[in-house]
Amino acid sequence: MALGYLTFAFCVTYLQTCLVLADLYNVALYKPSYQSSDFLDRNNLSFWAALANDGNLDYNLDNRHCQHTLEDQPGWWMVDLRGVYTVEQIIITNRGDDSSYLRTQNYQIDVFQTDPRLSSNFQAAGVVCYIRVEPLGQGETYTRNCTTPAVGRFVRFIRYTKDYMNVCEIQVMSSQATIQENYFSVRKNYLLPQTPYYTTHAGCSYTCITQCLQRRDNETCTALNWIRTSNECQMFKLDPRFMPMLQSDLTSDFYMEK
Ligand SMILES: [Ca+2]
Repeated sequence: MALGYLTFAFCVTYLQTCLVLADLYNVALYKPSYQSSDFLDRNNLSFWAALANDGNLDYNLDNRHCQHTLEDQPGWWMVDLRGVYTVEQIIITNRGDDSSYLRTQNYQIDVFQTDPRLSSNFQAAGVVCYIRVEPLGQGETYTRNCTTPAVGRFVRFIRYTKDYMNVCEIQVMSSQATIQENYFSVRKNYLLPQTPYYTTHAGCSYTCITQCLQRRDNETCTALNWIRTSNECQMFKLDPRFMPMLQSDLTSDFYMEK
């Protein structure tokens, strides 16, 4: 049940690239996320933070698409959007397989320009998107517009009472960006002349980028060549802090994580 766009999205070939339009776009999808602690299952597997922004709304914990903390006070989950966005709406999918859904109550969603973990008072509120007191329903996917749009890079879900935290997906919706702008800088008509760690085919650059992001569940795809003439999608694992040597190539575009 992967979910990329809220209302309206399409992909068209235009000047040999791919244009993606959406009214509201989930800018949290696959971004780095963190939480107050990691709960381990009986096999010592972690219900880590990334399970709450993996694009899968499955609300059964055993299927491993929900995050789970220890019994923290406060318990929190946070995503780094890797850029400043105007956050307009939050969509939360609650756990639905047992009474644990009642844990998702008395929480607050707030937005920060800088990482609140670096603050001397982590619990201080940022720009509040909204506050919810009553519990979400069992397996409910709840959509709520921010009281006023909140501008920032870090979006935090925090609950001040002591309890475990289980949320299956948190979507952070903004209207201002395309997927390319979210994740990658592009060098048009350039090619990275290295052997990719993985190659597949994609009809447009958008599809190639999406496939790169989807591989982040278990590996780090950070750069790619998209070859327009052959539709080859070549993926690389590079340190995004260092731009590699590229060569001019009129058939290819090179994308690298920001
Ligand atoms: Ca999920």
